[in-house]
Amino acid sequence: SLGDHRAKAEKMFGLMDGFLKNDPVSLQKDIVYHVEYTVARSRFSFDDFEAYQALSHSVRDRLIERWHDTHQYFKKKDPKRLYFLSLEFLMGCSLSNSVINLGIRDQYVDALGQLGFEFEVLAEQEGDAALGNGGLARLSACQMDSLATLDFPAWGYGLRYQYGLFRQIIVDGFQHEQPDYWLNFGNPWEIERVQVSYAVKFYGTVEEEVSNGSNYKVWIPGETVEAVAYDNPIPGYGTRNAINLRLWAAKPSGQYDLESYNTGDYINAVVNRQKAEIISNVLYPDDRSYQGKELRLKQQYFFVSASIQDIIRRFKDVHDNFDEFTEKIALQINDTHPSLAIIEVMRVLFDEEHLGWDKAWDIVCKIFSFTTHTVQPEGLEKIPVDLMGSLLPRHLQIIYDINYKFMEELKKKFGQDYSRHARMSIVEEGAVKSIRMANLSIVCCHKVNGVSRVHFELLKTRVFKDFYDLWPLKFQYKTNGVTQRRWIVVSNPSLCAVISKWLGTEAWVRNIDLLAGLRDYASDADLQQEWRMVKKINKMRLAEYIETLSGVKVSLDAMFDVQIKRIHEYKRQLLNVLGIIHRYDCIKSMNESDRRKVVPRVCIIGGKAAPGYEIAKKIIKLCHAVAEKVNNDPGVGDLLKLIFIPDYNVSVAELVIPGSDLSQHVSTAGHEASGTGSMKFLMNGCLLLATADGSTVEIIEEIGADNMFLLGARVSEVPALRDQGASVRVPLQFVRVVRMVRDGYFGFKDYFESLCDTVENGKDFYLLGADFASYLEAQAAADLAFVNQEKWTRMSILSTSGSGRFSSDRTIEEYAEQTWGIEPCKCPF
Ligand code: GL2
Repeated sequence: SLGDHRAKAEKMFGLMDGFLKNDPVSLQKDIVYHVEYTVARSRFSFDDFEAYQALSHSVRDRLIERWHDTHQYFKKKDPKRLYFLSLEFLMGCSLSNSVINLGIRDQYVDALGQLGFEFEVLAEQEGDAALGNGGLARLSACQMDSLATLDFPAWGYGLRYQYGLFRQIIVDGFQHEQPDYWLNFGNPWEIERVQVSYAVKFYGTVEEEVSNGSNYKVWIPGETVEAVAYDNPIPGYGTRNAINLRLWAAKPSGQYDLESYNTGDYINAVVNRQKAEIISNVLYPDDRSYQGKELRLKQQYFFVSASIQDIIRRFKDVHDNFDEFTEKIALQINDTHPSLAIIEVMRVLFDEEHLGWDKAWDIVCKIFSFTTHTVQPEGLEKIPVDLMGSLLPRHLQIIYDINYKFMEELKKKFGQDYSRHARMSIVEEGAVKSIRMANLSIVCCHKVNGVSRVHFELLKTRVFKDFYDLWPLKFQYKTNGVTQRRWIVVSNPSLCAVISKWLGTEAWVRNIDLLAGLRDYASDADLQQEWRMVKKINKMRLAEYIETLSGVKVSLDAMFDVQIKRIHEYKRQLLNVLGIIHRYDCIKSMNESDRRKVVPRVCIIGGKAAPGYEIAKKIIKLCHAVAEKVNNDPGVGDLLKLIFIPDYNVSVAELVIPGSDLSQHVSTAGHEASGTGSMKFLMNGCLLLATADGSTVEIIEEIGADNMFLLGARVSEVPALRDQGASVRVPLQFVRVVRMVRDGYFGFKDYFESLCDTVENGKDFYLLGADFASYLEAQAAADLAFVNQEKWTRMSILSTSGSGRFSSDRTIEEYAEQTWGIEPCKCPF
């Protein structure tokens, strides 16, 4: 009985001697305990990695306490919960972030110090959890941190890939991909929940069944796979709340398939069942483009089906009908990747719970919201009908039914406007008949959000114009943000200390608006001096890293000019490299007195190219070819260095961003939905050299165009420039630098030919030539500003103090109020 259960719980808690304690001796005891019993190394002999493992387990214990209490509290209060579904989460490392959010970093530093260990050294043993590609995935991670910190009753759901994003290895300047088997040495941050598992079905047929005089469809699956939960506690900062990120792993189903065992081929039967695990094996490394692949669709449905079963099971634990479903549940679809969740809920409510179509549809339309992260119509997901029909036969029928009703609605509204019907239909006719996942999501969700104001305008006027005309109120935007906990407090402790000192409080870590208070001191000589000192410390760390990586010694007096992000033609790393070639060319032709005026630069580029993206890979090779020449030219010396940082990931970003002076965000206007890297640089006092694209337009409003270096065509000017084709005006310097590459000045003449072709002869789709003059002017303005260190430091302080709007806390507050309708539920301490 419940009473017995409570008495048992109280007795057990009494034996636990209360919650874990955080004084140095208790922490030390715990660490030693985990060395001995969890890691099972003897206390006489263990290395730094094992010490890291033991340390992590002791932190995990503290996470678990809060996480249990939070869920107990959520259960008691039964508030409306948000379920955040995303196929990608880029969590990076957890140790430092956890102890900071738990508020016990200093205690651990002391405790370890007394044992003869350095916290930082052990923290470096951790590897990144890279279960995502780029901005979209890191955004999910930042948003989880904000959801926890702001006490929202939220859950994240995703896939536990065995192989995260590939490791990038550079051999002779070429990118090679290696698998990231990140679980090889265990993962102390997850809790395996073997008892939380669901059967996920695939393939098979649909049959009719009569029940209570009504006809129902029943899906008879052809294959069943088990989804097992792995829970990852996400601690909030300055609160007891710790929420859950539940990731699913595929395991062979426990149900026996007697027939295959009876054939006598026992070994093959076992091996075949083991193949189930393939589903959660590997993350697709293509960023922003999706081919309708069976395994990818399987992954999507696998994680969606398990999550929906879990959500409905939790709801049914306390409710015996679906009347309150829409008041208790909000489901957020992160891009279209999890959009099958919509159909899955429809199927469960209609086919299994027998609610009737109208009631089921009403519920679906009230609980789902969708955020799109895409600008280009070509980037929208499409699933071939044949594939959908074979893998998920019942889902395809439901999609057709929804589409039929939607088309009827369109006919009523717009009459026989067939081309409009064709554009808006969920089903695309054509050579390969496909399901348009974005159309499906828009039709079924109550809100469609963009990720910046510019993105919202593009959605309304181009990408989803027809839908906007039909349902203007459905469309909104929430400008992206990043968490200051990770991007200042964890990654830049020195800056964090200076900010807190000058603001006289640490409250900005939860209330970012307070950062604006730094504005008053932007010209203060003392703050400026401390600010520059912080930058210098971070540049030293970065310089050491560069030297270890590449053997190149860089000067700390140089401007560290950084572009780190996925390699894409639209992000225009090539514009940057061509600019570097121009700078090199100028330095070579200068006399001694002109050289003395040159502002020395360390140009840093990092990023991965999708394995099949040839042009992006050529850009990486070009970086290396130019670096080889420039870095070894004794006539250039410290005036110019080019460094390619391999294997860019969250941890590398945490090191590089604080040490940067200038950062580049130079996408062709109208191509970056938002961009979030710029926000991290801004928080760290780096000046931006940027085009007026994505969220940069809003950054300009916050910190002022005078405090950054803007360049290039605007969103509205791009179409006209494209129309000009080969007649667009391109400066001579551009022609010259491309020619240098073409002529083999940096070697690999034939290899670079196709790369040069992408920017010449009227084929310059991303307008590198058209923007080149403006790019060089912006770079010259940056040089000029850098010479005046007082001015530069002021701009830098103003960048940090104006970054408040770009905290994910603000984004999440907006979603909570305008989209999800959820309220904080704060677990008492
Ligand atoms: C992206 C957008 O390209 C990027 O501009 C945006 O900041 C993020 C987060 O909203 O989403 N879309 C996408 O598919 N990836 C992104 O980074 N990978």
